[in-house]
Amino acid sequence: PFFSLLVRESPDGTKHAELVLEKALDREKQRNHHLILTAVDGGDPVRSGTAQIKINVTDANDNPPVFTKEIYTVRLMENLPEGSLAFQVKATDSDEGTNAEITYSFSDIAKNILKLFTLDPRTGDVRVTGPLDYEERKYYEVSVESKDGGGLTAHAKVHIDIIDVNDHAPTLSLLPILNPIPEDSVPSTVVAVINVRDRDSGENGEVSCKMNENLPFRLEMSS
Ligand SMILES: [Ca+2]
Ligand SMILES: [Ca+2]
Ligand SMILES: [Ca+2]
Ligand SMILES: [Ca+2]
Repeated sequence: PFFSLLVRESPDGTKHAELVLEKALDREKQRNHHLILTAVDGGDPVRSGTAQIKINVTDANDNPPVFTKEIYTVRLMENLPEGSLAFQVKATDSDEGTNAEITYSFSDIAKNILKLFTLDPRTGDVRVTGPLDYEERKYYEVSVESKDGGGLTAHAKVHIDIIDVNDHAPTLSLLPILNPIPEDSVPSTVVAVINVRDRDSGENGEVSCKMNENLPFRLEMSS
């Protein structure tokens, strides 16, 4: 269906045939075509000659890269060591040669995020290059671009959730209200306020307090 034969006749009676392209070729569907041209005379018996025509289709860069996902969702522990592989993005390109050679880059990314992650332009590997701190930031969104050798591009997003690790111990600060304490103080008098904080979240940040037993004091929770 891709080719037709146009037979032209010269004034001197010689004929020549032209092979004409009828519709658009697509190397990604069919990279070569094999035709057999037959010439038949008008004699009796009929005699014929044949020629084989092999047509190779060269590639045009008519396909942009395609990411394996439109949105990558990634969860990273906040204590992931620097240099660790965090995740990988991948795009494919159905052309061939340089038309299918993909390079990756971050697009439209803030400088402070760029310090935390590096993207290998060849492999799409993303490594951690700075400290991730859940207490500092719980979520990042970055855009990645893939570009083929002919300049066609595609974009995808990466949603990065940072997972809390119990990397903070509770801290205590004591604010004495009465010290020394008059011996005639009535029971239930507040003698000191103790602030307890833990920068982690969830169970990692839940603290309970206890004190030596057999003392004439008790701890009371106040928010
Ligand atoms: Ca391409
Ligand atoms: Ca192509
Ligand atoms: Ca903690
Ligand atoms: Ca933490």
